[in-house]
Amino acid sequence: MQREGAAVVRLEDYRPTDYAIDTVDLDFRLDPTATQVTASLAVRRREPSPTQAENPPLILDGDGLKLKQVFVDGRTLSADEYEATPNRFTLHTPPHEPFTLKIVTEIDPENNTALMGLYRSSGVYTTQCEAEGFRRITYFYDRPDVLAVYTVRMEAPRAGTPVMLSNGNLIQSGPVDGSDRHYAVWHDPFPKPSYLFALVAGDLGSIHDEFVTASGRRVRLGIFCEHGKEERCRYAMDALKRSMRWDEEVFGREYDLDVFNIVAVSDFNMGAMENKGLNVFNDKYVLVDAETGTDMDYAHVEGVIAHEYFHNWTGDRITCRDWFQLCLKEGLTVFRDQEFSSDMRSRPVKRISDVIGLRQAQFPEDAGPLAHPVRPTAYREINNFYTATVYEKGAEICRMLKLVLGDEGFRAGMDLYFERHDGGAVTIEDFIECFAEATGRDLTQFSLWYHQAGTPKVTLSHTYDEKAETLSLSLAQELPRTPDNKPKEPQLIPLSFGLVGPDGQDLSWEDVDGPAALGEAGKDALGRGLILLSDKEMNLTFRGVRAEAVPSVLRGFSAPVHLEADLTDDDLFFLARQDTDAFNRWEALQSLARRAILSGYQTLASGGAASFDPRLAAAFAELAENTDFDPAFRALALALPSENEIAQLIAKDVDPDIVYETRQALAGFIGEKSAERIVEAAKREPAMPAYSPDADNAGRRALTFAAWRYQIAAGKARGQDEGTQVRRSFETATNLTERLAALRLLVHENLTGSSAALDAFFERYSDNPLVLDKWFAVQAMQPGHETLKKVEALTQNPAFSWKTPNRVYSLVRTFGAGNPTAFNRPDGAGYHFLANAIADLDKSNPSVASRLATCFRSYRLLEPGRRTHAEAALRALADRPDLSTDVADIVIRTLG
Ligand code: 0A1
Ligand code: ZN
Repeated sequence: MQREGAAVVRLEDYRPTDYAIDTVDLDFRLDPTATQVTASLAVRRREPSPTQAENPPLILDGDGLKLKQVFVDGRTLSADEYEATPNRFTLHTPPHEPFTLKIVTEIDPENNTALMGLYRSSGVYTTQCEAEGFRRITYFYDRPDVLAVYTVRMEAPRAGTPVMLSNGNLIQSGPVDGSDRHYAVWHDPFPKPSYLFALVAGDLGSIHDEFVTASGRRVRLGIFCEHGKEERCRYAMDALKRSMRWDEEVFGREYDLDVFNIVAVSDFNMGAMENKGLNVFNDKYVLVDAETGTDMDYAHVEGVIAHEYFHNWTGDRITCRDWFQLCLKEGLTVFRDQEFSSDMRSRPVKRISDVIGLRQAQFPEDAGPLAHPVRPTAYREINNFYTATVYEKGAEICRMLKLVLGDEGFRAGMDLYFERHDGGAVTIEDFIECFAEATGRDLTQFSLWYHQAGTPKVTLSHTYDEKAETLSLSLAQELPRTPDNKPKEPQLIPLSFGLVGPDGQDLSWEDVDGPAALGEAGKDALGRGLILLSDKEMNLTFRGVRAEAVPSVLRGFSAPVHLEADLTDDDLFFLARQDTDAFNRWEALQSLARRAILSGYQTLASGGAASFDPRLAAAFAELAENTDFDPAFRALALALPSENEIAQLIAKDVDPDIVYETRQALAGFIGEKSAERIVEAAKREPAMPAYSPDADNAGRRALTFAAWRYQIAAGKARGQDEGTQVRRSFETATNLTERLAALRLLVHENLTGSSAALDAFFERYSDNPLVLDKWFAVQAMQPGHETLKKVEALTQNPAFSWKTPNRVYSLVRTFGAGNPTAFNRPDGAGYHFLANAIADLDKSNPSVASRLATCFRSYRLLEPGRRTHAEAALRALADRPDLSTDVADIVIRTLG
């Protein structure tokens, strides 16, 4: 079933280009369907070889291009001097001396439905060039290691296109003589790869502000959006200024241009894009206010604004040598934005949210057919590698590096990295080398995190010898088999830990017996509460431990692993009450809930009735009441592990209906025993009456919603509709967060009034597509087999469109990735619906289609009936003629 066309690209084949392109002058005559692009490239041979009589051909990338004209140093070329196909330009014998290659192409932004290259969205011209979109604009070395200084001139009618932006600084603008057109010229002094090029032109509203950098440079800030939405950009502007300050304070990084612009567009395949000095955003990550954004949206806007801004140094000033190094910029930048959000909000809450996300997205990816190393060595389609593994596991590696080296060692390594590689296009090896050099540490084994796929499993057993006052820990690591079938070597796994004594305080020890392999670094780490597990197996004996202790390991989720510890339920209840590490308090309760659901699942699956330990219900109530923790933490602690997380743990012959039932049963059980206490605890922590999106108030709201959930579950268990309060709250809510939380409960718990509420919500927001996305998503997630029909019907709703990625994601991907019972209907209809949607979408937008295709990644865990249906749907998809390489790549790898 291997397709031709999509050749595999291999890291080992990397070699630099024969030619360098030092400057790029682009001239755009903007027109909706026939934009003329003139590119003048200053080309020179990188290493002229005196013995070689003839220069090698210059071969540039293209993608669907129409060549109009081509010149070398002003001379029109004859037909035998070059060859141009839509996908490639070859200049057979380039001159020996540096020369200017001028290429004129014509492109059609209006009909660019793939949203890669130059496209028009709601009348606004915009670009997306990462990873390989620039070649849809002009012929070029479209790869990250060719860095050039860009000057961009654009011209268009003033009427429809008053705003014209590109990277860098505006150096010239004005009317085009004798016409109704005008032009603008932008110059970016920093050499950059083509994927960071951007152009935006259209009739846009904007807000402006100023930032003064630490060294006194005044930077003019702008955020552009559709007219009428300017006020909804205020929070993003605030987040931008905070990001700029934070990067100065924490990483010593200052902004480097006179202008920084952000543009919000409504048709965008991904979240946002870090083009130098001109970030382009999916508008859902810019526009928020109380009426149209939730608390979660505020947090996301803050995080994504920061992420793109931080790329200015980690991505733009220092970029990737090739796309295999994607995690160099993405893992590091995610780590930076996570740290920023932790500083802006609550660190434990941010960490728990990120770990929930990791378990929801990255662990399943790493456990399935699409698993790949954080730094892959081969790909068929680079678009398919913007994954949770590259981003989130990549960030985990940076977090571990900081833990292993200590704060100072990490900062020294980062400083060296910025100093040494500024202006370069580098590799993961270059990055790691900076830390090794700055700290004198050997990071060879640590680097395996980049190269070995799969989530390590760590097992821990412990014994306490009262007489000898010793606590012994036996640790082992196991690396799972992954699709590459590569043999695996033990990784360096940093495990933060403490020995929790009877009163909840960490006990000290006098001495540790450990293997020689621990070395100086390992001993030193122990003193900092960190075990460096480097061997397959390791035994540690702590001497002078005065009382029996419960080991609390993997504090703060110090490594992205599965931990299996020999802790009893009693131990876990103890840690849930006593651990000094907030993360492990949360985790202990989660472990208990996981155990309860897993054993309940087995009972239900074999026809029995699930029963649960009342202590669990009490522990939930206790945490809800514990005012040592802020409300946001308590809200998280009240949430049960997701159905997807449970399915991953069951791992074989999963029946998603039974997973759902068991989880509901546990919620009902906790509700019956503890809802009153939980509701009372939440009432004692009300949010301020006037809406404010800050973390504290958001946490208070979250606690209230978590409490409602148990109240309703309790009602259900007793056969009552406990929805009165939720219905009232839906009607009286003063902000979207509350209104949506109420709507979600009404719909997902199938309470009286849910369809009236859906209608009212639609009515209220009928002119706001971003809020309607939430309306689609709520319905797409309603549990139960019948949801498929509703989703099919919703695709016919006039507010839905297959052309806008946000609509497709909110309805179709939410259904495939966020609704286990409906997507996995036993008759397979959910799979066929999704497969057909993918095939149709593939014709217009392959990136979005291939992202939908990843919804199948865990199909092999399912019980045989569903598994067979899913596989049939995938095979039918694979057999379609003319699949894009994007979709074909995912489908082929998923089928294995
Ligand atoms: N570099 C961006 C992610 C991104 C990747 C590809 C895109 O187009 C298909 C767009 C954005 C980031 O990390 O934010
Ligand atoms: Zn990024």
